[in-house]
Amino acid sequence: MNQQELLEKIKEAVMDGDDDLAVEAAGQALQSGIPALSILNDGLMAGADVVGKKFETGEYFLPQLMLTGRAIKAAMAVIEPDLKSGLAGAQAAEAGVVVLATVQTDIHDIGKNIVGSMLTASGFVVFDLGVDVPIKTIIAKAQEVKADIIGCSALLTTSMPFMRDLVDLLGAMGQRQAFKVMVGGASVTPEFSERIGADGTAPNAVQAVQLARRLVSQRRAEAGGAA
Ligand code: B12
Repeated sequence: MNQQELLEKIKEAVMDGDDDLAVEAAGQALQSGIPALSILNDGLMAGADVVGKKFETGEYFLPQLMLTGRAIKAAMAVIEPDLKSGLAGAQAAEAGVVVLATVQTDIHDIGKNIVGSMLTASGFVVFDLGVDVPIKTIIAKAQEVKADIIGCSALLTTSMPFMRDLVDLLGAMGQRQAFKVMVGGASVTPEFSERIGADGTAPNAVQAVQLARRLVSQRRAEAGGAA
């Protein structure tokens, strides 16, 4: 099987919600030399997109979404060590402190968990508050641990407005400059991030780490300038 066919096999395993096949195919793909990031983007997330679209059109139902989620999680366990080792070269101690959460009303956590684990592997201290987290709780934790970055995940268009509310609430509290805010999730675009006044977004976990590094440097430069 060539690399394209292996990626297709992963995508189909995700679409069928077949966790055994997803694990097997992810292992074969790694062995054949496909980078873990490509397995994530072109295999797992590509399959999730198809399932999402079929769910939208009424062809698939909730059980299929659940099985798809399970298959992605299972395959992630296979590729995660490689994803992390890809980042390890640039690892720095105390890269920064991140408070991470899926915002209120939303329970999707697979992508957030991957982002959290990649940040940890890159030297960030991550406080993962879980799913369905009220924005006030997120801000309170960020203040408590003196976070550099607040990272919010949301996959539902109905939960994304809470990210805007978080940025607005920080502003109303006079705390907007205290934290960098990064937002993400399948439907979050750079335009959305800019419109709500966040500091950036990233389409996948590896770019989320790059963004986090950039935001921490900016923050440290700003703090230096103000001193
Ligand atoms: C699996 C899944 C579920 C699982 C979730 C399991 C879990 N533990 O997370 C279950 C079955 C629970 C579920 C439930 C529902 N779901 Co659902 N689900 C999905 C599906 C198929 C895949 C999501 C996923 O895990 N993708 C894989 C991960 C790796 O990708 P990701 O999350 O995008 O994360 C990556 C990036 O976005 C980024 N990232 C993520 N977070 C962050 C954060 C930051 C700060 C940064 C920088 C980057 C970043 O990095 C990640 C890793 O590379 C999507 C379809 C899709 N295309 O996303 C629908 C989808 C998100 N679900 C949808 C819906 C409608 C629902 C339900 C309302 C269904 C229902 N009728 O009950 C419920 C909502 C429950 C709730 N209140 O939250 C819709 C949302 C539509 C919309 N636009 O609002 C989607 C898009 C499907 C669709 N097209 O209709 N779902």
